[in-house]
Amino acid sequence: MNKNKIRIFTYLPNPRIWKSLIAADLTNIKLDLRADKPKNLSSWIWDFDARPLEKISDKDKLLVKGTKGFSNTITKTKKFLSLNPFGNVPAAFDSEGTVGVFESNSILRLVARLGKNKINLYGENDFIKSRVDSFMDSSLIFGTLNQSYLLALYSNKPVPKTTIKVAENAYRAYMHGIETNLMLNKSNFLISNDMTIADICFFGEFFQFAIYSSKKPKFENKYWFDIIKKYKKDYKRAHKLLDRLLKIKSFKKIAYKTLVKFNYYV
Ligand SMILES: N[C@@H](CCC(=O)N[C@@H](CS)C(=O)NCC(=O)O)C(=O)O
Repeated sequence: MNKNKIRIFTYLPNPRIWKSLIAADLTNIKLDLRADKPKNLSSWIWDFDARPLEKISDKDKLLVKGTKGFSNTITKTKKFLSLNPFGNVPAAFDSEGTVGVFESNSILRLVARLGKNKINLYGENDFIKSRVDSFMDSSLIFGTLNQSYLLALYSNKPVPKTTIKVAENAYRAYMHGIETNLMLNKSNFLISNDMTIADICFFGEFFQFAIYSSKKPKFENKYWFDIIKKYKKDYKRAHKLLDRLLKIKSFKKIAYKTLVKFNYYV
């Protein structure tokens, strides 16, 4: 395997990992993708050599109770946890299995770094790169704050009012920042008129929220509403940017079918 080849283990559909898939498509980086539907992933061995569960020697395996999105017990190997100590997916590795990279934004940065000779998606100097990072950090904050809500919508328990409120506030704070930036800087993309991984990250984190929050709660819930729909008119520029991004070939190739399936674009 090519020394720079990235192996990724994830569930799909997962707009968080779309970030890396889109960047890899733009920069011609080949990925070694190991993936399955979310509900099947707990029947996989979570390892550098991730694979559907079969026999695994006792010294290698650890049974770990899933905490974020996986309610059952997951088989994670020691190697997986040594490379990826927070134990989450998506997870990426170098081709030899000696370096683990976790957090979808860091995996995206890795793709951008490896592909920079084809297209520079990270900005031309350290200040710009750090501004790109600022947008990516804000996206991670949004993702972290809305995660309990998305997981609650898929759980077998009623979604608490406070969980909806936290997600609503996180969504408004994030989209307000994106909108303000586009309004005051009048650029086509978040950083300038050139697309960067800040835009790719925004696209992934927005659609993670959009597709997983498009599901109504399982139980009648008088507090629930469609957060994106309610505020759509307040963030016209941000939505225009998403539409502009989706018209780009690599974004369309990776995301369009799933977005149609989740009724986002009909
Ligand atoms: N901020 C992380 C989120 C990763 C995450 O929370 N993954 C969850 C699934 S949504 C997970 O792997 N949970 C494993 C477990 O519950 O043990 C990212 O962007 O990659």
